[in-house]
Amino acid sequence: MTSDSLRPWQAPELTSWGRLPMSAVDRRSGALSLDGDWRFQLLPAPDAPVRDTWSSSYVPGAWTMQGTDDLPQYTNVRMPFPEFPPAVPAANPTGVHEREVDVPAEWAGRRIVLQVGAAESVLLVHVDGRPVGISKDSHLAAEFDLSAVVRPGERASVRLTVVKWSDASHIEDQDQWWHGGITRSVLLYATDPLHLADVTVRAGRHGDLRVDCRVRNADGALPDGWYVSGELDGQLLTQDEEFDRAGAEDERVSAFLGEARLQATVPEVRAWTAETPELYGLTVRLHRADGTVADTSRHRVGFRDVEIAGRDLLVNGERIYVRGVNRHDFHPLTGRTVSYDDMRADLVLLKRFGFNAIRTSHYPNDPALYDLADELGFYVVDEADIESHDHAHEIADDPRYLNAFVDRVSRMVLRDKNHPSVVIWSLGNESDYGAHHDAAAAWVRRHDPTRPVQYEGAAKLDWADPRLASDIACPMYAPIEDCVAHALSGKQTKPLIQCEYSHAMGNSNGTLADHWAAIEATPGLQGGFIWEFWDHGILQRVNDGRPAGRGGAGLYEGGVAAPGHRWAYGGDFGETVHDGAFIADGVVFPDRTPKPVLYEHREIAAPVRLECFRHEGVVVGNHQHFRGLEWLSFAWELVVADGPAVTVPARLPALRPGETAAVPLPFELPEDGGEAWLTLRVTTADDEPWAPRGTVVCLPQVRLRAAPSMTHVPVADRSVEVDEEGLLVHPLLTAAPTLSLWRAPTDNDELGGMAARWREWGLDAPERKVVGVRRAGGRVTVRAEYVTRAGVVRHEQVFTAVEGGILVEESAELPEALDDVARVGSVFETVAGLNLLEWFGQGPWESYPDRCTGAPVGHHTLPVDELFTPYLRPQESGGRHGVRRFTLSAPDATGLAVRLDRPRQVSVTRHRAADLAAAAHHDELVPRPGCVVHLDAAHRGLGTASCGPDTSPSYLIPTGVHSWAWTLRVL
Ligand code: IPT
Repeated sequence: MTSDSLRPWQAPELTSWGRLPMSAVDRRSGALSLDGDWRFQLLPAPDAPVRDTWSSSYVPGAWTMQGTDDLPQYTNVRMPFPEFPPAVPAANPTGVHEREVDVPAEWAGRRIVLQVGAAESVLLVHVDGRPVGISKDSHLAAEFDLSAVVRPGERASVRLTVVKWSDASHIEDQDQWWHGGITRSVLLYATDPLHLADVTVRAGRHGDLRVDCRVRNADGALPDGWYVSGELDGQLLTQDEEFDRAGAEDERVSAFLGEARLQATVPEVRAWTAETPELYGLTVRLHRADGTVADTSRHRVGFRDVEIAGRDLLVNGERIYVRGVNRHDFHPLTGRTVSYDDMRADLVLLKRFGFNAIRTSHYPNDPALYDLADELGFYVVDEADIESHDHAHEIADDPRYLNAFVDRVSRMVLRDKNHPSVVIWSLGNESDYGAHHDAAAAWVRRHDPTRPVQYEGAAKLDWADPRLASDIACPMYAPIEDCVAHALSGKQTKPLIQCEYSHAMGNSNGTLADHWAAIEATPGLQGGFIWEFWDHGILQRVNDGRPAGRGGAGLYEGGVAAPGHRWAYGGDFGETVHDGAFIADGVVFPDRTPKPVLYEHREIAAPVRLECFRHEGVVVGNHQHFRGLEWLSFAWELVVADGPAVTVPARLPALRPGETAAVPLPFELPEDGGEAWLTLRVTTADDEPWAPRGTVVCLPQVRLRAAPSMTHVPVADRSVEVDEEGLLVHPLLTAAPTLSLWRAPTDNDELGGMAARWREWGLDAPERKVVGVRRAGGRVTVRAEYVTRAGVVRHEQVFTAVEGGILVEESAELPEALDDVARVGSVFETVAGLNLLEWFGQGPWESYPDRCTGAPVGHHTLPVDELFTPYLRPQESGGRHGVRRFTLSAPDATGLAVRLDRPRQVSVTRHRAADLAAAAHHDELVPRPGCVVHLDAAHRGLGTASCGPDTSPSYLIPTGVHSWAWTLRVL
């Protein structure tokens, strides 16, 4: 099998050999687990001789994460090697895994099957030295019938050889780390020779249930008299004797294939939706003629309908919003091996932050993920393991790859078709569009007419063309305006649901709320899937550059790696071909710590909203599709500028989905005339499978009264001290306030080209020239010029001694050429020891002008060290939007207080922008003892330009004059 003449790793026509057909019969329970330490050796090539020296490797696991010299490598589009498909490099790491298996004696007479959960990218199976089978398709299980090669009661030696690079690598060119290994569990199980070969469950929202069974006998022809029975939540289902398969003389028996149908209607069925994940237990039994049970298959059934009506995707007849995320299999210690607990934690977190949908980018996930999605409630776009990004055009019509496309798509559908969570099949990602896609789509449409098919590569040719292999218009990173224009064009024929949007690389996801405002305002738009869930940073030891592996458990917290460790991204394992930090583009850190964008998403997805405020009260709306408010608990919170927040329990009227009601204001407004806000704290009323009782679901807020303008009383007997450079001298400041126009470029700024322009302009360090310092009365006016390569910015500061401190009134005039700066504002630095920030404004989490919907106005308190978000590649971080005032204090309550003329963007961190820009990893940052404080008159939106649209023009900083004012007081 591994001779020169036959090289299965360079034969795209060969998708498998000796592999059993895929089915939806789940054999996990009752199986013998073969997980654990296996003998292991890594060969330099698949045809290199196996040596006598063995190490060991944990299965499931990638060897690239387990101390071998073959380390992870990250590439996005490009292949890690130059060979054209189907060729691969001669240096081709090959892992030989071997162990003994004691085959249970009680399996005598049974059919014995080996299941390998996933292997990257070619699996060769030998038992006691005899070749048993071959499989490709790295993210689906491969099964082999071992009945003829093992003996019950005896010991067998199982060898799993995994070849890393193959023809299949060219169609597994997803944007992620390259690994090698057996990444999902290995099992051995036994069935009766007479067994259920497949079970197909169809269950509609009105309670109609149909279960189609396929029966085979491994010993040959089917025996007479077999039959099938079922049980749904204890209710017996009997075989439909009327079932007449066209052409079959006897509906139950043919020579080698048996087919049977169970049918029932469940009265008053509890329908399944992502909001109401109601499941029924189904047991299917295959009986011998004497009634004894030969085989059993268990399923969880969700009664639900999915359909496209016109240009709407409907679940149970309702047009839903798809609040999705793209999720890769990822773990910082194990690479691609994820445990049940990890998958559950992923989904629980997504539920808590308002997501209702997952695209399994870009391959089928572990079977447990679909069980969890059924159980917790998610709509799943199940995606086949096909991405040929680097050679997409050549492969999409290369006949040698035709089998692989249909094989991968059909195997996914065969495995996952019974999951109510799966609502759409995806043919793969970024593989151009060729006849292979049409072939695969045709297979799906015939086999499972109950679900739509989508494929971005087809849809992008024409969002409305019904002939293409996509029932959904599923673009990636389409600008909001294009989506709206399409929906309004009169030409839309398909639901528009972006398969990827809002790229979460670094400090990002600007304009997410604008996307959703457009989606909710525009019939025809139904949502999309944020790119992506994970920052795929691998925990790496800094001293030897190795992955920490499973030994790294506990060596991270709150998104930060422990000292001596860091989150590795592309290039950190010494790869010369790599795509850098593009792998760190998720809404969670590598340890699943939420990034601030998740709070933004939670609010955008709020099931309950405050629609508007009039004097008599607020209008409350139920924004769910299927549920009332009974699962939620409510409290009103009155937030006033000067005084503590007041909270009272709230009782809301029963609201059906889509309904609104006016509710009287629960509070009298204080008569001080100050700014006031009303927040509705929405929490879970009971324990949910994904959240304990009392978990915050959303915090909608309305403003009851605006802030009055700032007034100051000048004091004549005190002056402000300014040095000969015109710089403020102040006991608490180590660097006086100066003008700042720059931020440490975010990934969006870098990849969108803004950072390069800023560097060209010299925005990071413009030369400051004092033009004049004028003292008059209690006031000092300092005029300065900041010289950039694109012109001079005139800056004026007027310092006035006012009651309690200093008033600083500033203005800056941006010349025409500086038409897109990062910020306009003041920056200063404080003495050490001021470690606590208390502010009135938006918070508590990080927010920016185009990502501030989820941060309610309130009184917030955080240690300075917790204000900074530890993005993997250091960049602008830690900002708070809409800050009205703050104090920065030491434990003895000394410190400083700042009040701003209007709600402004503020940041307080331990790092200068230049410190951040100079570092490549978070662990390289050395916190300064004092604080670096930015008060911004204007701050550029974040956008998503690292992949997709930049921020909207309304979040850019216009040229011309910007003015702002603030007071500084000593506490
Ligand atoms: C798109 C890919 O589908 C996804 O895997 C990821 O690479 C993402 O971009 C960026 O992080 S493809 C891109 C060319 C739009």
